[in-house]
Amino acid sequence: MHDLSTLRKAVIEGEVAASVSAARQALDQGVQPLDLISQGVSPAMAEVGKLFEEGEYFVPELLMAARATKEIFQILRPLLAQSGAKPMAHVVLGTVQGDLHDIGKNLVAAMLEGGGFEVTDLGVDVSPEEFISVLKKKPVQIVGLSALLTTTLPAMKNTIEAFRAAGIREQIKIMVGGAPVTMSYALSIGADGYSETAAASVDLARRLMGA
Ligand code: B1M
Repeated sequence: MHDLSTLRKAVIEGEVAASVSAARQALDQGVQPLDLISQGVSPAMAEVGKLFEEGEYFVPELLMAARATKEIFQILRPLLAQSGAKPMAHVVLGTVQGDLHDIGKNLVAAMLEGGGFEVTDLGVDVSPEEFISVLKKKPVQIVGLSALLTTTLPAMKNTIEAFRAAGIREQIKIMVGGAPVTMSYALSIGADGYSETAAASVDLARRLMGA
C-alpha cells in the first residue's frame, strides 16, 4: 500500500495544491479511490477536528483543510462513478436544518458513490420540506441525515416526523450519523440505522437494501 502520510499531512496543513498533487500521485501509483478516502482524507480530517478541539487550530485552518478535501473529491468523483454497474440504490443525503457542517457528510457521499450507490447530495441546512420535495419527485430508497451539533439533533427527529406526516416514511430506509449521534438516539427517533463512520455507512446502506 502506497504511504498516504504525505497526503494526510498536506490536508491537515490545509495545503490545497500539495493535497491535490499527493492525491494524484497516490492514484497514479495504484491506490484505489476508496482507500484514498478511508486511509488518507478521513483520518486527516479527524486529526483536524482534534487539533481544533485542543485549541491548536482555529476556523481559518479548518476551512483550508475542508477546501483541500473538496479539491481532492473533484478528482475522485469521476473515478468513483466509473464502475458502470447499475447503482444498488438511490440515496438522498443532507445535513439537517440549521447545521452547516458538511465534511463528514461529503465523505459519506464519496464512500457511498464508490460503494455502488447513486447519491443525490442536498448539501447543508436542508429543511424537511426540501427532503420531501425531492423524495416526491424521484424514486429514492435511502435517506441519509447528518448532524454535527447537539442543537441540531432535534432537526433530525423533526425530519423523520415530517416524512411520517407526509406519508412517505414507509417508502424509504433512513440512516443517520454525525459526531453527536448514537445508536440509541437513532433508534429513539425511528431511524432504520446508524453508522459511526463514513466507511461503515456503505455496509449499513447495503444491509438496509437487504444485500
Ligand atoms: Co463546528 N462544531 N461549529 N464548525 N466543528 C463542532 C461540531 C464542535 C464539536 C466543536 C467544538 O466546539 N468542540 C461544536 C459542536 C458542539 C456541540 O454541539 N456539542 C461546533 C460548534 C459549536 C460550531 C459553531 C456553533 C461555532 C460557532 O459559530 N460558535 C458553528 C455552527 C455552524 C452551524 O452549523 N450552524 C460551527 C462552525 C464550524 C465551521 C463552519 C467553522 C466548520 C465546518 C466546515 C464544514 O463542515 N464545511 C466546523 C468544524 C470543521 C468543526 C469540527 C472542528 C470538525 C468537524 C469535522 O469536519 N470533523 C468539529 C469538532 C470535531 O468534530 N472534532 C466542530 C471531521 C469529519 C470527518 O468528521 O463530521 O464527525 P464528522 O463525520 C464523521 C462521522 O461523524 C460520520 O462520518 C464521518 C467520517 O467518518 N458521519 C456520518 C457524519 N455524518 C454522517 C452521516 C451518516 C453516517 C456517518 O449517515 C447518513
